[in-house]
Amino acid sequence: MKRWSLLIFLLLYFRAAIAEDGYRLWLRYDKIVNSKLLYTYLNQVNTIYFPAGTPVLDAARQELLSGLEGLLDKKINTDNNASASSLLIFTKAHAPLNLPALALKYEDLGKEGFYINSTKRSIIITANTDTGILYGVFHFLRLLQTGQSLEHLDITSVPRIQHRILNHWDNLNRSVERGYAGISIWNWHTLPEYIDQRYIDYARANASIGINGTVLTNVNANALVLTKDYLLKVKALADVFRPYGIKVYLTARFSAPIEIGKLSTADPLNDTVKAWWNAKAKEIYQLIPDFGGFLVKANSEGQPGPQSYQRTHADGANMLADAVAPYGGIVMWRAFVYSNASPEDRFKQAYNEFKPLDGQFRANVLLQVKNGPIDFQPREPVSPLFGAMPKTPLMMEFQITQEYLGQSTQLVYEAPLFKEVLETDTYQGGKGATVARVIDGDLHHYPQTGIAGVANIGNDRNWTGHPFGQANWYAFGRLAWNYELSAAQIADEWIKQTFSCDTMLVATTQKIMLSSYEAMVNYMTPLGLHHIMGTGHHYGPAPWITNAGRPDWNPVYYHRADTVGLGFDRTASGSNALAQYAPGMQQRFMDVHTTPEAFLLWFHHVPWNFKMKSGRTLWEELCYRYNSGVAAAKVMQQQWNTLERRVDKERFKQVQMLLAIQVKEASWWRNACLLYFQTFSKMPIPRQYEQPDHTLEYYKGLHFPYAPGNG
Ligand code: GCV
Repeated sequence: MKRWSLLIFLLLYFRAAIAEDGYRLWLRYDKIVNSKLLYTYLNQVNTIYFPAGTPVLDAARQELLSGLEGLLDKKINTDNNASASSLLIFTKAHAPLNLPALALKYEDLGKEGFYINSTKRSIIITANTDTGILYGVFHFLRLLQTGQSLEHLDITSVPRIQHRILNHWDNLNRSVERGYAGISIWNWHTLPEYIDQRYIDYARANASIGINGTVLTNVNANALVLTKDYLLKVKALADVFRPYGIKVYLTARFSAPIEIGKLSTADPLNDTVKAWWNAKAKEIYQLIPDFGGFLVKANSEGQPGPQSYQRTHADGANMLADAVAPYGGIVMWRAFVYSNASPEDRFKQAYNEFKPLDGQFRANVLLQVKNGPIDFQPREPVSPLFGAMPKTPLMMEFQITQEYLGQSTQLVYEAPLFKEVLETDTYQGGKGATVARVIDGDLHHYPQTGIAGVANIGNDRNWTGHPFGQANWYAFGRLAWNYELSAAQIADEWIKQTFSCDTMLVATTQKIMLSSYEAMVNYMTPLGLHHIMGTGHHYGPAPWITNAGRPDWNPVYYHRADTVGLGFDRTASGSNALAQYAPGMQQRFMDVHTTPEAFLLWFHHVPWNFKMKSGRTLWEELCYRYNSGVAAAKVMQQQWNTLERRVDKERFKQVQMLLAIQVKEASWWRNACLLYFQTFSKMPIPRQYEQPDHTLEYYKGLHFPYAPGNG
């Protein structure tokens, strides 16, 4: 009998260990295997005092109980008697009587912050609001999952940025623009009646990292989502997300009054058009009282906008802002605006368009700016708009989905990229004006603050295609909450929760993750190269392209290779884009000899024989960087292979296969780019490096008609 039960136990144990399909993300709550830790936790977390009764508190309590049940493998009881409990969770308004005074000022916690405190007798999680409690509970579960001590806790945590939002580029037909993880998770066809468990798990995952808003639809918008039938579906999702503190937003197609309203114009100064949007907002808020507002891409890449009526972006944004203002809604107006009709360097166009409008937007408009001036390239200098619009709240737009960063075949951990951008000093008004201080409102006292991440989520079983894509979703949320966390710290947390706390596994995986960003920059676009990927699908290298739909979509527009050298002169002798930055920033990039090499070719056309800091010529350095990128990808592969016994079979194999693709793609980038640039430098690839295994013609001949994510 005993042997049978042991067998069953072993069978169940191994089944659980094997069936790791990634669906549970970082909320796995598997039993803690470190018996000492488990014993301590069991002693510390016993009976719980957690009066609930509101949807948010119920969601938090449910999460806590199921989390603890899994982690501690024990049913935990709740008790209405606070003094009999070892874990007490309550909002300020419902603090139990006879509680010893807490060393916190509730006013410091704001609407979303929480406080966790532990003494020998008990652990307390408290907040001003239900949402604060929800975040506190998730943080507490994170402490447990990452194996931290619960002794002497004294944690005050408050988000630095107010609106922390995912942007889904999901179309109503369920295709996802720049999505590499299957089709959209929003099943519009079965909504509103059918509530997929995924919607709830999506909300849990977001709440666990502090994301409090989601834009459901693509910025290349379809007006249909604003019709009654679809709004009912949106309402159903909003109802699911509300208990998790998440607001729903939609993209507003500027020409919607014509397309679904049957008006003859969408002119933002036309009274009938204004009335149409006002009525539309009213209709939405009747269904979804906490609707967040609109995100708009206007007059960019073929999208309609106010300029079609000779109006400004401010006119357009303000009309929508007025429509949602009575209900507390916001408008996020994108600054990703450029036109091939303009002869101006694309780098400069967004600044030229928006800077003069500073001060002209309504108080509930935020200008959503991509991190760099071009388009989510592997490494970009920061957009010159950051710090340049003191009277307009600027919010950050990062891209979590890896459109230009290896899509879902490559392991590229984006936290170092996000950190690099946030920590960049714009020098606006002097030293120390970091991008983070711009977007958190500290620098210009913005009334509202925000940060958005273009989601990498799809209906793939593991949500993100590449198992490590989950880390980028996680990192975005954690940094949106607190940008002072380090990339290493976030990786550590994510690995422990997603895989295990095994020391060797954590150390090795962290190394892989932390080296991946620089490796990718090196094998794709070293030294400040940018926008040299394949046309349309943006998969793989194609620096030779000269015939894209528009000149400013051609790689040759950006790298400017010729027999003299390589790179885009954006100093005063070139496009003078540098002049858009504050003097301190201009100083950084002005002189070819002192520009940080990581950005060199963004700002200078550099001769092939130019002496780099290493003593190599530019050409030799290019060869060196491309090769070191490939070498780093191979090291990542070797490091992962050492983890075979420490990772579940399923994910070990998946990542192993993907890393093999990554090494192949890295070599492809290196070979294709070096062969192409060699036609200008006319110099050999130094013999110490692996030589390309095909001709340039071969690489030029590769086509990928069905590469994913291309609309
Ligand atoms: C949603 C890039 C992408 C487009 C995307 C656009 C944007 O151009 O390739 O797919 O469109 O950025 O951010 O609006």
